[in-house]
Amino acid sequence: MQRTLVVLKPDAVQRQLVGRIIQRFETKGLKLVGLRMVQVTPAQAGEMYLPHKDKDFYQPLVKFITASPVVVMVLEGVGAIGVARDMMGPTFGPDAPPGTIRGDFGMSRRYNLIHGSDSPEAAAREISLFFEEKDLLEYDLVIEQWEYSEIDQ
Ligand code: 3AN
Repeated sequence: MQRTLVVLKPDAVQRQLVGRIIQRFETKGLKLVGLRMVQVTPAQAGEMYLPHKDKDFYQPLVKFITASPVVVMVLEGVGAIGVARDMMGPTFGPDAPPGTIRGDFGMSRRYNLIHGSDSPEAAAREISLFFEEKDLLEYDLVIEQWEYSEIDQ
């Protein structure tokens, strides 16, 4: 099983889209193993966006992500990183096709609603920014036996 960090950004919280976005991941069959609301500090934002430190959009990005609380979650599933990113769609709403989260809910080229880890290395790094190992819960979902067959693991 793979784990990914998903962040519902300040625009998602302010626009009260949190429930609808989480519902999509649950309906898909990704399992919530960690969930909380946080105010991202500038230091955390710096860590989170370290790979973009030298880009011209870095400062506005840090300002955006620290502007209001966010919801952070860890989702688990087979290929969870790629599945979650496909559900999010391309980086900005105007480019994202209908059916994706950004495609269905966003119009902005800055406020893009959601972040998802893009590799196993990024997931490990990003999860550790917001969660301790004890905060990630291991439990069985009763429906799991019908979400995956023996060939899917
Ligand atoms: P994604 O969120 O689709 O993985 P990345 O990894 O290319 O996108 O970029 C990380 C974040 O940096 C994006 N979520 C977006 O908020 C911001 N970003 C990327 N490119 C730009 C840009 N040209 N202008 C403003 N912000 C950007």
